[in-house]
Amino acid sequence: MTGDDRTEKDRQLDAARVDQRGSFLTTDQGIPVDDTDNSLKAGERGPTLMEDFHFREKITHFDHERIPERVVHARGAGAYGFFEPYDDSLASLTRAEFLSTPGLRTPVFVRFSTVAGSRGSSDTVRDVRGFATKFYTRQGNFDLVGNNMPVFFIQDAVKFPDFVHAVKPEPHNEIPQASSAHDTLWDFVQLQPETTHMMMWLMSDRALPRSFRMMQGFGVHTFRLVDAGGRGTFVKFHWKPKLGTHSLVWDETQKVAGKDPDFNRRDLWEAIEGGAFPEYELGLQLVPEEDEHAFDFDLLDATKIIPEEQVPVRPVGRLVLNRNPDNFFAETEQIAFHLANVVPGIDFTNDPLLQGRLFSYLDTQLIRLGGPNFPQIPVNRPIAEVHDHHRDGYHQMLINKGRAAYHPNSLDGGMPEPAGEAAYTHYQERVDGHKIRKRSESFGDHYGQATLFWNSMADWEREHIIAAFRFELGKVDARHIREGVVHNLNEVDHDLAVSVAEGIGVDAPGQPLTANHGRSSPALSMDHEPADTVATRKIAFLVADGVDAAHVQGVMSDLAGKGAVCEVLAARGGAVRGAGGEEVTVTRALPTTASVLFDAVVVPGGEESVRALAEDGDAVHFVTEAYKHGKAIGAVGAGELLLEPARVVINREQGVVTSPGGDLGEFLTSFTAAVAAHRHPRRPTRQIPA
Ligand code: HDE
Repeated sequence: MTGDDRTEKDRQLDAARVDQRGSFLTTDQGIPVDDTDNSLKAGERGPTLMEDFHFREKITHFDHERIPERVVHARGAGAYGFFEPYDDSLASLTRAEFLSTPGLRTPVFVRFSTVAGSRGSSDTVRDVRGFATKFYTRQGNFDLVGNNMPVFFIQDAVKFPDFVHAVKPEPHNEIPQASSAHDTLWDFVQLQPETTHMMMWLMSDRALPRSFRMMQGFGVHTFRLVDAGGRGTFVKFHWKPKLGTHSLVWDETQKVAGKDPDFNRRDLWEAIEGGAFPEYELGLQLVPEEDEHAFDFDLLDATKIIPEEQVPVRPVGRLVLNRNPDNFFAETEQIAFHLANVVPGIDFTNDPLLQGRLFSYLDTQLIRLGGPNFPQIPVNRPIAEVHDHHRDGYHQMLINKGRAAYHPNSLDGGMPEPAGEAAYTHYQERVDGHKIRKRSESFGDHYGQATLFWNSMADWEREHIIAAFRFELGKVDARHIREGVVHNLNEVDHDLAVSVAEGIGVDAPGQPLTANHGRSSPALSMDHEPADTVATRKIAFLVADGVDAAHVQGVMSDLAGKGAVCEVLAARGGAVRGAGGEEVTVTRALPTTASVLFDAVVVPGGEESVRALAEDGDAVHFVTEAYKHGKAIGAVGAGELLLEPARVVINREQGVVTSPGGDLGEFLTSFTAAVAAHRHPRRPTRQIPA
């Protein structure tokens, strides 16, 4: 990003940026240092001296380098970018300018995260993903702290510590890391049926995103837009990725966790560095206040969606991520999101999960970032001006002039005083009620939307969900917990409960508890996702000496021209010899990579090359595994000879594209479509080892 692309936030950050290249070493007091390799000692073999201020400063700072990781969402990756509304059509519904000023580019920072694992855990675990956006608007910071699933595990924030304690590693041995497949989580789940809907999402492939760039985001709660006259409209926030919503498959994720634990983080970083800027569309579901009770669920219940077929998602703007942070700790780690950061025109509702979050985020930042001045950390500073009566505290960075840190005052001319028209005004909701600890009956149906989700899945999505339940519950030792979960699933769908029970050694329920209502919502399935681009898809070319260099060159240049990322893999790094004696550069040696790190594989022709690959277990396994994971496989000319030992069945409809005569034109059209389809999950691969 250069010149005019720089946002106001970017320019503000310049004041905090330090570039030490070309500089000599100093202490923190600016004293030049003569030696940082030997401490000051009394004699060459003598004790180190206390007066070695450089040594003490260096060690002391190091000793204090760590801050507490986030209690949830500890592992994340972030980027800067901008949000831009499409038009001014929301101006009649909200005072929020960033949503309704055409052409206004509001700077943002987005942090994606997993939830359960600690900072050093793997990216590709089965988990919810956080999708938190800080909009640095001219009216102040607005934080949309969402997830990649539209519902949540619990209805009331008071249950959050219970839920998180259950899902985190068990307290006696801190096992397992970043995994929900253990007794305590499922114990909580079976006893707390409100988790059922979210567990369906968590067991689906939504929990295994291929990329942060290919995942949806949701504000989850119902919020409120408020217009200039104080009129409210209920709103649900949706992010839709331009590249479509796509997932990995379970076996793949487990292998990626070892081969490249930074898979999603690296993907985000590399896409931005390569100029393929991730883009998402913001959509809103809007419900007039008078329709609050028009649904068969409660809008205040965060375990429910508003089906898109009932209230369509209205596209309102786009989010583009176009700059990686300069320093992970300073920016991605120190960014502090808070649900209560709202701007005029956006307000809360009485969702009891939302209300509890309003307390939690500020509270947690105080311990995590060490005091009340964390909003002054560069990444957290608004671009709007800040004037307040807050003073002092740890790490105060500002030098506030003047005498009157109070209101009202006469000494500083009464300033800063409350603003007039520009000020945030809370939505004037009339509230009338008794103080009671009670859940509304309108929150009572815990299964109906879990069934809706199940009914909406394609055949292969259902298979993956059943396999996920079997895997997770297969890791649960206590039989009564497994039985409890199956009992709850029988409320969702009888066939589902029976299939899960059969895989985990508990008795299948004899009868349905409740008849399946038969309703579905096509928008919930990933089977209908757009599959029209190969942009940023990673494609492996398997080669050995004797490869047909024209195949490599021809296919690669075509795919690269469409935005794909191509890599040439061979048994060893360096280069291989092409059939015509030319040199073909190798990007990576096979032993340093794996098929799970690619979206598709091409075997170019050249009989000598293909025969050598057929004798190389790494190469054969590469193709077999890619096939098993539903990836596009292309074989040009003699490349086809590798498919048999790899147990690949040639079938264009299932994404296995060959060109026996070596004709590239027609091959490229079919293969491009096969890659764009993301995965081919309907292949008969059960018997295939990988
Ligand atoms: Fe969070 N959540 N949460 N959460 N949450 C945190 O704040 C909390 C919930 C979400 O990248 C914490 O700074 C409570 C729903 C994201 O920095 C903490 C409840 C949704 C992130 C916290 C919820 C989220 C957090 C931990 C139940 C989706 C990462 C560190 C009432 C709509 C933000 C921190 C980042 C982080 C509390 C439920 C999303 C402890 C009490 C629902 C994306 O404050």
